[in-house]
Amino acid sequence: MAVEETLVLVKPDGVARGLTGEILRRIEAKGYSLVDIKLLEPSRELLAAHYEEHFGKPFYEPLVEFMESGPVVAIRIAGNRVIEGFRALAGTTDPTTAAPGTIRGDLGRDWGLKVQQNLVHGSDSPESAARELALWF
Ligand code: DAT
Ligand code: MG
Repeated sequence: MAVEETLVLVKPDGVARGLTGEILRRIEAKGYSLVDIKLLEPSRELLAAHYEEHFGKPFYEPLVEFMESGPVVAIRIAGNRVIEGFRALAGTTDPTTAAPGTIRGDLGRDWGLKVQQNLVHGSDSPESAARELALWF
């Protein structure tokens, strides 16, 4: 089987706080390979496609507006079981309860009013990874 790949995004809060290097350090320390990387300001169209599963949910609009608020770093990484493995490195969605030792648990801000500010995105399945990598790269 070919080595698995996944999409990681450093969200605008992570880029603005200067945490891109720290997030890359954790990915590389885990042994995953960087395949491609770029900084971009995603369009509304790209974000609508990326977050289509959440369309219509109460947090959809604030989420997309937040993702449009500044540059994002998109990263293609590869490794054995990297989809599941990066989700474990990232921690659960809410930084308040994400486990210590994870990116969100160690570095994420309390949700407060800005529930979307959890630093990173990672694809959640092989289907999502293929779909999202095709959108961003
Ligand atoms: P994850 O990023 O852990 O895969 P998700 O795909 O369920 O989480 O949601 C996408 C993003 O939307 C998430 O990173 C933060 C935001 N979000 C999710 N659930 C939310 C909620 N209940 N209230 C506000 N924002 C939420
Ligand atoms: Mg998700």
